[in-house]
Amino acid sequence: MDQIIIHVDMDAFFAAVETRDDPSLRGKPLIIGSLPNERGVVATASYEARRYGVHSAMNIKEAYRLCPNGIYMHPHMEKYKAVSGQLHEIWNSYASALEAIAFDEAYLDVKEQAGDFAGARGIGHEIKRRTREELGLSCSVGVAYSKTAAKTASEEKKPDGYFEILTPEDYVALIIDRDVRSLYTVGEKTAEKLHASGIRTVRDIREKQDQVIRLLGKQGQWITRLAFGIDDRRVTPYRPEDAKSIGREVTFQKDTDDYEFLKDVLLLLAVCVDRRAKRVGLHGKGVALKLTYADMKQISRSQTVVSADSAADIYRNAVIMLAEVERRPVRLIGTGIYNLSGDEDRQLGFDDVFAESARSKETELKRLLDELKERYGLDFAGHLEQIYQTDTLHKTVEYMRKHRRR
Ligand code: TTP
Ligand code: MG
Repeated sequence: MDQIIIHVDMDAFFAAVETRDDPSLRGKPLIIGSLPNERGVVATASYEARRYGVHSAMNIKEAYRLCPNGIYMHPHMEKYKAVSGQLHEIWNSYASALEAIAFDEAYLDVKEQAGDFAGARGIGHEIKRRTREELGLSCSVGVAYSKTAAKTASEEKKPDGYFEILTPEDYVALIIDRDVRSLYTVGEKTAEKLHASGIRTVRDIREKQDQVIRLLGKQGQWITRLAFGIDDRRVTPYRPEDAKSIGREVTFQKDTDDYEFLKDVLLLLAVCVDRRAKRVGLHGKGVALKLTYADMKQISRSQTVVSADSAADIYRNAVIMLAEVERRPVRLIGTGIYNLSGDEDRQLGFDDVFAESARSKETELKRLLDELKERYGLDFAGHLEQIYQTDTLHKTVEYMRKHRRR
């Protein structure tokens, strides 16, 4: 076992920060998001408010109906971001690799510092103690042999929880009779497909592997492995704000839930990222995807890849990650590369091989751009020069949204 993973997730994060800073809110149903007289949704709710059935992403009017005596408040993102920085300082002191998933959530590889699971247990409790004493906040911690199991573990005893899942067998025993959704990374859409075929639980997946794979292809293989507790993904160091990355993003004038359109936007962003990387002579070893949902929840995903040396590579990997995220209206999308190294790091002596693969990636990009042309009636290949400019990129994206041929 070469990783020991901690997943840490703050409890009712935005609400907990507000309560900490204004103790008169303590013990009260607090709802952060839009105000009841506005259009919008709940970002998060204190556990007291959750008792009324209020939850993240719920329409604010619905929340108000359920909890008219709640305290409603707009989020203070700058404040949460600052707290997130302080959390990273604590987390970083125990991790040889840290992968941030959201402001309040991260995977830590603690194998080096912990040595074994007993050591990891100590670190887990230490993180909880320091978060409480230094920041006045509570979190839930999961210790496990894999990322999926660690995520499951941190959710198991929320709030202020601590839980361990040390072997694939323990993981399977815990979730075997739960819904397929409990296999983290199985999104809403995938779950619907599985349900429609009568596959409801993890046990069903294990018993109907062939069917799952026929239904979902490559993703089916991945899910089947998860159902047996197999997940050897690495904790991949990544922070969206990490300077050691090159990224581009767009904020839409209007939120969109058209994920086919989002894929097309990713292609343009990938082209921009690739050009910037080539200009500064850097190669990425990882590809990242970043989304802000309509309710301001931000997520980022990242993946170490064989090659991120072309727009086609970046695009392909970003699309794979996009397929895994929760499908809700999106206000911002971005992609980028990280783990950068310079041209000189490249293995020498394979010029022919590189030239050949570069040519095939050019062809792939041309094909992808041609498809865009068909969908939007815009000659992208002919106007790439302009798309790199932020202004034009935004205009192009808005144009695409209006002219998409469904
Ligand atoms: P979560 O960790 O999903 O939720 P939470 O920390 O509020 O509560 P829990 O104890 O269940 O972990 O998200 C972290 C923060 O991200 C949350 O405080 C507010 C924000 N957020 C949104 O803005 N919109 C959303 O839909 C979700 C789920 C979260
Ligand atoms: Mg949380």
